[in-house]
Amino acid sequence: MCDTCGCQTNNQNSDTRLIDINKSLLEANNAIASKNREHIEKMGAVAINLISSPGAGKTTLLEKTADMATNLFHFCVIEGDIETERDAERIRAKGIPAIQLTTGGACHLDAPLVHKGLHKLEDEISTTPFQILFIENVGNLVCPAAFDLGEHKRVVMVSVPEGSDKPAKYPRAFLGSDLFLITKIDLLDYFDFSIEEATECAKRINPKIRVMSVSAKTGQGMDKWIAYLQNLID
Ligand SMILES: Nc1nc2c(ncn2[C@@H]2O[C@H](COP(=O)(O)OP(=O)(O)OP(=O)(O)O)[C@@H](O)[C@H]2O)c(=O)[nH]1
Ligand SMILES: [Mg+2]
Repeated sequence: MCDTCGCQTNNQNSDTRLIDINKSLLEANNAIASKNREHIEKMGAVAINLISSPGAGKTTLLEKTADMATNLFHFCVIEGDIETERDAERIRAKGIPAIQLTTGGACHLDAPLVHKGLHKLEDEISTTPFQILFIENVGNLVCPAAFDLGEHKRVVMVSVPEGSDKPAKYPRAFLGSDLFLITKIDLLDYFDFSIEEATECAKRINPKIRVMSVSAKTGQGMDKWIAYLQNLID
């Protein structure tokens, strides 16, 4: 079981108290998430929570977004990882303000930690106004789906090497997401990934979810991603 969110509570008959703790933890999280949302709106920005398995391409997508968004909009990034400053350093190398949150073992970000990140962003980092705040969650398709961080939109990503069955196997991440981004499509020739199957699966879980496919390596599909972002801030 996950120490922090207690997400594996299948054996409900044997430990109902455990479920109560889980519920109150999520309620407390959600109250702070609402405050985070207000805070971000006061900053004049919309927040996007990026959720995927480890290595699906979240940071690479943000690096490519930085290359393409120069004259279109400003953005900042809150990076979430279990350990290291590596992803924030990659984003900063692109000239984008970024702070790193490390969870010290927890497999997801939560609203209190993001609240600290917002203050750090305001106090130490961001000098120019920005329109989008990306929150790159810890690589994990399970626990992050349970935690509202105060985002306005949630984007779930699955990369081609992971397989098109992922929406069916990790439905909760798709249920609350606005956009399903299929990444690394430059690898389609080498894997048995079906965009059609993945799309059908995701839409069965969440009929309103939008679906786009991109390669941050070749740039294919990135224009639609950038248009999606611009549309959010117009
Ligand atoms: N071929 C290909 N490789 C990619 C693409 N996007 C990312 N990668 C590679 O995938 C690996 C992981 O990319 P990251 O961007 O670090 O993935 P991440 O989701 O941020 O990983 P975590 O933060 O550890 O969860 C790197 O080696 C990238 O170069 C893509 O569009 N095509
Ligand atoms: Mg990353």
